[in-house]
Amino acid sequence: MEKFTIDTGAEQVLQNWQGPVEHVWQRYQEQEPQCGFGSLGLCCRHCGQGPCRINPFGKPDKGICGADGNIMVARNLLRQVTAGAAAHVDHAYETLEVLEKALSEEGPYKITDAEKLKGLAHKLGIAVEGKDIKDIGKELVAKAREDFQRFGSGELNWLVAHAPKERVAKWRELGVIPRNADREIREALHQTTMGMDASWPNLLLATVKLGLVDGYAGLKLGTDLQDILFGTPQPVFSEANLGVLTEENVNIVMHGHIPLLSEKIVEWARKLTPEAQKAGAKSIQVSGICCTANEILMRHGIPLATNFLAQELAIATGLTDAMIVDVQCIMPSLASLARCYHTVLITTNPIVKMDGATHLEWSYQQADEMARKAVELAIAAYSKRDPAKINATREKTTLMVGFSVETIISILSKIDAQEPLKPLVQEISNGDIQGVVATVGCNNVKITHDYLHVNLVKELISKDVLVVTTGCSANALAKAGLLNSEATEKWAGPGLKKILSLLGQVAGLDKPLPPVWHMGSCVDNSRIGDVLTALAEYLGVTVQQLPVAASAPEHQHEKALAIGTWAVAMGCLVHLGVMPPILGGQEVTAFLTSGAEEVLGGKFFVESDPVKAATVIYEHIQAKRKGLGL
Ligand code: BF8
Ligand code: SF4
Repeated sequence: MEKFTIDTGAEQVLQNWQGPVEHVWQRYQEQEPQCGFGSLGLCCRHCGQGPCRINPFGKPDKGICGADGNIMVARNLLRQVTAGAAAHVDHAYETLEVLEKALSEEGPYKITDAEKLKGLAHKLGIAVEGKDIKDIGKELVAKAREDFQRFGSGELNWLVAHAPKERVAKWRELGVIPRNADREIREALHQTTMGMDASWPNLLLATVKLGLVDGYAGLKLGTDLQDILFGTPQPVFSEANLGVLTEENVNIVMHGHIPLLSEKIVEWARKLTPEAQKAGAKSIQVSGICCTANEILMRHGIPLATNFLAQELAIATGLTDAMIVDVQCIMPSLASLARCYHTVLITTNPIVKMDGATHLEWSYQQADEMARKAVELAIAAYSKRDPAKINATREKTTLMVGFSVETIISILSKIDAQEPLKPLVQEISNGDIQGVVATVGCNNVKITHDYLHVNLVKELISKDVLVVTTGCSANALAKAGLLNSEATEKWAGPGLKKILSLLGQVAGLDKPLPPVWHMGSCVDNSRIGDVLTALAEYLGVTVQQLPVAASAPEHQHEKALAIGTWAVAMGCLVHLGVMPPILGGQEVTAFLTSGAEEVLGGKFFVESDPVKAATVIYEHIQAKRKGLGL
């Protein structure tokens, strides 16, 4: 790799990296060359006779128990997708518990979007007319609980209510509709233990089932309940990159995923601003990393500090007074790094602790108290900053975010109030918009930080492809200046520019909408699923027939594999920029990259060159347009 990052803010901080602790790129170099068996998916530690490794070019060609490459790879993949789904489902479950409490007791959380709650209840078959909102909410919570507690047969309520009808029928035919999220996660772990499933097609079907657990009991459920509690995102403007950390403010960086905590920190940072001023600061600047950044960005305009791969660099600016983390994507390295600075690292979840960090546990009743304490710790740390260690950057960009489905519909309905999807469909039909691509997912140290996200998207928008984005992809594109009106002027193709200018006008801006629409965090990939479902149903076609695709250019997390599996099951072409550990199973690889299309409508392809990846995606879009007679 020639360069670590294309992010100019990250690069500046990295240039003045002050040891003695290593950063993620240095640790990566120490790992090289990475294990070939692991890279191919050909190692197994599922029982005490192992670890077993398979030689792709000869002997041994089986593990001690007789498992061959396809079985090993399929078992490993199912475990990865299960772990990813477990992360999202646990996230959704925590939110569900808070919603349940918020409906029945006085406490720190309240319902913000009653309309969303009613709309969802209606979709789930709950009568809403003349009922108290809290009663509707309780019935909705009961429906959500069923998706974790249903024993015996039955199907996920959230899936049946929200997935395209044609997909539900297909998944039923394949026998992959989950019964309850927890049961499927348990069963997948059982299925992959020693001496269990030795049929790779059966293991892949289970993988699809876990992808659906992720899509509906993780992503969709999580997004829906978060919107009810904290509000459905609306257009908001803000800034991105490490330049949002400035010397004059107390800087609190939120990192993680579930907005339960970050919402409270935002609230308490406002309340305690006078305390920060007494300590000599101008104000308190909350900013975010990873998906929690997306959550507070799109609901409150809180600026984005950076994304996954540059998380250490936020501390290395010497300006982060407190970094408050909850769950997922938090590098264990942060603890030793924070010790080299004045930064207080605060862990808040019982399953994410770090030696050397301050643990302030979040709980429903203590949420306010805990958030107040965390902000106070940040203010106290501010006065301990070491000027010699300040390594700041001024790099930052402007952005517009908040493209929830509701926002998109509300903008489009200014053109056609009766049929808001019609103008979008017309623009796709006449070719001003060739198609829609979602770029999602992480950074991965194997790819120059942000490089593939940014260059793939620039290619696509120049070809009149509208891009929607979530997660660390959204963060990468934000930092590269792709989420503002100027990006439309600079990089969008002529058709896309025309329609974005019109939409900008009807939205009341005197500028075009950005060419990349920020739809939220990784759980908010459900919003992209909702758009696809709505478009397919409006046109009376399948998702597979739409001129759309998805891409996780720099994925690293097991969650991304779970999301990708769901997208393939929806019928999407899914691009990955990094090869997952599957090549050791030749038949498994052939299925995932080709055969899946016949069975599921979607498939994966892997390409690490942005221009080549954009070409494959564009050709796919053209083929789908042709299929629709466009
Ligand atoms: O859930 S994109 S690196 S932060 S896993 Fe993690 Fe990947 Fe970022 Fe968000 Ni999603
Ligand atoms: Fe080896 Fe089979 Fe045990 Fe895996 S399950 S470690 S392949 S013997």
